[in-house]
Amino acid sequence: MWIYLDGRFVQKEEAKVSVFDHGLLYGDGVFEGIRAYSGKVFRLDAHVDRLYDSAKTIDLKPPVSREEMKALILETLRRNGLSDGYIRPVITRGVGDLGLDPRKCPKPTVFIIAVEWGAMYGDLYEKGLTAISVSVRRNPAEALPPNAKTLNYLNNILAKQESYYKGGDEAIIFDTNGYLSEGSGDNIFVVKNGIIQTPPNLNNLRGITQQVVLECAKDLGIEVRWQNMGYFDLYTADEVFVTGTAAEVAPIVKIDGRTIGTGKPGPVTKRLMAAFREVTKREGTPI
Ligand code: PXG
Repeated sequence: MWIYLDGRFVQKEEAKVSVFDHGLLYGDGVFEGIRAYSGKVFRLDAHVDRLYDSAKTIDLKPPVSREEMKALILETLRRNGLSDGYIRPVITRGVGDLGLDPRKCPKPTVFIIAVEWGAMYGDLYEKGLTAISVSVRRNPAEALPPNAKTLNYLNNILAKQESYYKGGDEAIIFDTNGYLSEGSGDNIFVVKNGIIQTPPNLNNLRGITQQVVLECAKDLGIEVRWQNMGYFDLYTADEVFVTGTAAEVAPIVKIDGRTIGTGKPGPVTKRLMAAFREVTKREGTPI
């Protein structure tokens, strides 16, 4: 396995970063999760744009340009002979001293990992996932903007952990205002009376898969609303599903012990899953 690390391609065993890297010491850095389908990288521009927007939010200046980053992502896939896979570009603040001061980190660390990765939830796309609404709240935008995809994922990990020990496959996270926010690594949609609703993007990540699903809904003539929602909307939904690069479009059929709709993936979710699959086949930057 070839990994891109700071200007060269090295084998996995040699792909090591310093214990003084602030990405490790403080979670000071940004990342992306991107998929390639059938020899094409899906929404490469949108992912690289979000990576650079995340970097700008934390005032981190990447040592490679957006165009170079795109070329390096494609090269990483080529070197590993991958036509389908998951790509993880990471930019950290780099090596510094043991203080927080980012000015003491002269050179950001950049690495790109690409691996083979199929369906994240296995057979649950047919059966549906069980979700737990967790007590952990989403980091508020005024503390650490959820729109920046930073290496500080403890908030999400605590949520995921809570969902696991309460018997769920995925967490549903609310924000500090009591509104529905998102999953631990995916955006959330609620279907009610044929209309699909998703929370506005202040207190969650502006998902690229979420955007694709909204485009699919428009093409299918399904009405879409950006809507603040609470527990009531969640528990009384006809259908609930989550979207993400890793999760793709995944139906949720049980939340906090309550059956959602019929307890099986619903018709709107299924249509959107199929439509999403078609877009991933059709589109993409050739590797
Ligand atoms: N919300 C959060 C908090 C995310 O981390 C999404 C939504 C979906 O965004 P995209 O643009 O991918 O549709 C993400 C995605 C995982 C995992 O293991 C998920 C993500 C990153 C790393 C791992 O589920 N991000």
